[in-house]
Amino acid sequence: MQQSDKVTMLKDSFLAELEGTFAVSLADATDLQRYQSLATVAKKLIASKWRLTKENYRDTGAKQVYYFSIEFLPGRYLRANLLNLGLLTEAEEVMQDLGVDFNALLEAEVDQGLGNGGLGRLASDFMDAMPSIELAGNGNGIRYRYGLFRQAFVNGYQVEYPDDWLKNDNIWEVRQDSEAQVVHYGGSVYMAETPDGLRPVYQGGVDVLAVPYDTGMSGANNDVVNTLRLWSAEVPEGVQVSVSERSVLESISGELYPDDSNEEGRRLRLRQEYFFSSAGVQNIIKHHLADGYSLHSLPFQVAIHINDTHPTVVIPEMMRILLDEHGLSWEEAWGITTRTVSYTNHTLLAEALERWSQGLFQAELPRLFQLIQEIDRRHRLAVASEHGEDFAWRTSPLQDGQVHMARLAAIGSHAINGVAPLHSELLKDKVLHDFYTLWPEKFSNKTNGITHRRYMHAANESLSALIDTKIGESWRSLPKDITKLNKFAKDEEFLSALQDVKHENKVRLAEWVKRNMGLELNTDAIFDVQIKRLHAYKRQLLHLLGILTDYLALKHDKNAYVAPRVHIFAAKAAPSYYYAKQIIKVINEVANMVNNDAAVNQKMQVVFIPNYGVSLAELIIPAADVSEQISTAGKEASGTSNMKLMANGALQLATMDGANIEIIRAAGEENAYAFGMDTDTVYSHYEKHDYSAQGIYDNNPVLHRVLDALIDGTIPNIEEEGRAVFDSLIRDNDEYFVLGDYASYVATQTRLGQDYQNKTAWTRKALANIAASGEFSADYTVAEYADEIWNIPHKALAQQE
Ligand code: 26Y
Repeated sequence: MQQSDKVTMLKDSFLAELEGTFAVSLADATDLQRYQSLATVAKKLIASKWRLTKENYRDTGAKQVYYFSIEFLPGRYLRANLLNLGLLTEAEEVMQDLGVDFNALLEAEVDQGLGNGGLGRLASDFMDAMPSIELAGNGNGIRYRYGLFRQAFVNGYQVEYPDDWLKNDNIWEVRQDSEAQVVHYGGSVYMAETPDGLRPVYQGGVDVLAVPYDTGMSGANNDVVNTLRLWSAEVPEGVQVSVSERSVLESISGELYPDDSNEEGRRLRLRQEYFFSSAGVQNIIKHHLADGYSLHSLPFQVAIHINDTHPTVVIPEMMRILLDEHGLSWEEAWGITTRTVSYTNHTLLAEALERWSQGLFQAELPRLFQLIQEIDRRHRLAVASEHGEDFAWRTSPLQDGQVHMARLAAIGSHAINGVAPLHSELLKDKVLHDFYTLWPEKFSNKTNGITHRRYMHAANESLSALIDTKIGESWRSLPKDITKLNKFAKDEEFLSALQDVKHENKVRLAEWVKRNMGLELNTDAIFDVQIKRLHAYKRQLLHLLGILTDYLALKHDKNAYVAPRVHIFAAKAAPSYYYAKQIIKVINEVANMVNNDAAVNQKMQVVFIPNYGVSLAELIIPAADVSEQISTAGKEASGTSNMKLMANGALQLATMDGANIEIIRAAGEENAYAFGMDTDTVYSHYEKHDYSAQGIYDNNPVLHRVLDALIDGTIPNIEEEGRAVFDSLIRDNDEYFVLGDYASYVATQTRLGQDYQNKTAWTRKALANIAASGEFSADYTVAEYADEIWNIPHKALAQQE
């Protein structure tokens, strides 16, 4: 279709939808009605491709992957869908013609926040990448009634409000009653002789109905639309339950757990894990058989990928179905299961490794527990003779009254991967070392990736358009083609155009901050950004100590050298993570102090933007000059905001951790600011117990003064929180080596600030980052999964010369 035809088509269908659905004229329509009408037009365009894709997969018997994830974090869909349909600029034109505020229309869409952070957003980036590279891949998860809490600050403290994201219609989803599955919990189970042989007999327990809601995942500029299937818990028809029993059952999909660091081992969470795992596996096997295939061919038609250990119960659940419902032998069932399932690990933090009490597990999932006992027994038997009792014990799924999910996942899958090279090495050397000695061939690395379409093409249209003028558009579908930009590193005119785009984006963010927070930002200053969940190991605190260092320097001497900076934080803390919430309070109070002090606020400002999520990321990232990726080395599995920020021309201020290392290598060391201890040093301190925070405090007078500011009244209103932070650093010896990296961080910030003064040289570094970002496209990441783990074909992604 011609551009002009597309515009006409879009305009006509939009206006027809508005009148047909809401019986209003354009002039009288609300932003929400305008959004819903345009979204409906997009949905209909997607729907026809979706039907054809589903029929095509069924008719050709194409192998499909099902990405099981307890979190998906889609954000808003409309802009991304218009982009993928090749209609984004056309929609802008239509709205301009009609005098409609397109941004207001887009912002009327709710931001779907069914995830906590990196892991959930990665799953959604994969949902965008898979159809875009013509890969048959679907998502399987939970349709939480309430997503991640909405964050607000009251007196600088985080308060949490429920995220009632379904209060307006969700245009994108389709309820599929005919696909519902029953999921069984509790009761007891014993084995009895039946005409089919020895089979389990269930007594008592409850049934929950899992009802799927499907959303079409559109590919970029093609006809592929895959399925994201999210399950909702209901009471099965005909079952009589009291009102309170009903709410207990429905609570299984009631809300997302807002903790991504501390495994709490809560009963409801285990129910959630089983809920979408069981419903998903049952549904997959049902269709496999209905399509006329044998169970033995399952690994040839289906790959099931588990996103961290949360869906590990897929493994015993599949065994249950194959053994109990279809009478396969253990060996047959185990072969099918392990050849179907693969597993990604996302964390090195011991406290985030899932373990369940055996008592709780057995009470909730008695049959699965029996099967895990048998997996455990066979595992011990298989490894004990060669590797010894101690090894068998260390690697067993059942140990010390707990079910160890990472062990079960490692044993029951054919592939295990980490999410950045360093992380994958640490898995092999430490966290999963025993399993690596057993099965080295199972292990690999799959470095995370991001979708440039959302974070660049859609969120930073001016940058993308500018790039098009220089290297054409091939990079939009072949992201590594963006390296062609390197040719323009000396093109001053281009560099200055890049600077203009960055400035525009800073102004756009500043307008938002002014409107929503009443603060006027200096858009000529360095926008120094740290956006991610709040965690001690991510070290927002180190950034804060740097801010206090500048503040005290300026208070002491208003002419002290400090390059003007706007420090931008955005982060949610898990509601039960008390220390993280104390850090939020301290940052907010420092922000208050700094922003209201005329002696310093020409040179520094601090803004903590509340309620971080996908949509705010899309606003903040294009405006960033500096990307703070400052976790303790060896703690951040990969990171993904680091990739989004580099793609938008932010320079990394980073420790040698996770994918930071790859980003620095790709962009060139001279185009990033690396600092701090490396992983070996960190591990060595942990092993030798030779780290002394007190010693560092005593020997660095500047740092001494900064830390004292936390407890001596310099910063108003943080008596308790300042003391808590101080104590964690000094009394508790600073678990994450904030003080150990302080001097190096401050020196690097100073150098960075000096470098920023040469705008051309700085922008050349930004350009190097943008040009190196292609390899971090999720398109390549999922292609690697498809080639090396799932064994599923996809479109070639060869670079053009
Ligand atoms: C079990 C429960 C407490 C739990 C819930 C959520 C544990 C972990 C999580 C989520 C973890 C997560 O988001 N991990 C991040 O995954 C990203 C994608 O791979 C990585 O880039 C990032 O380094 C890692 O922290």
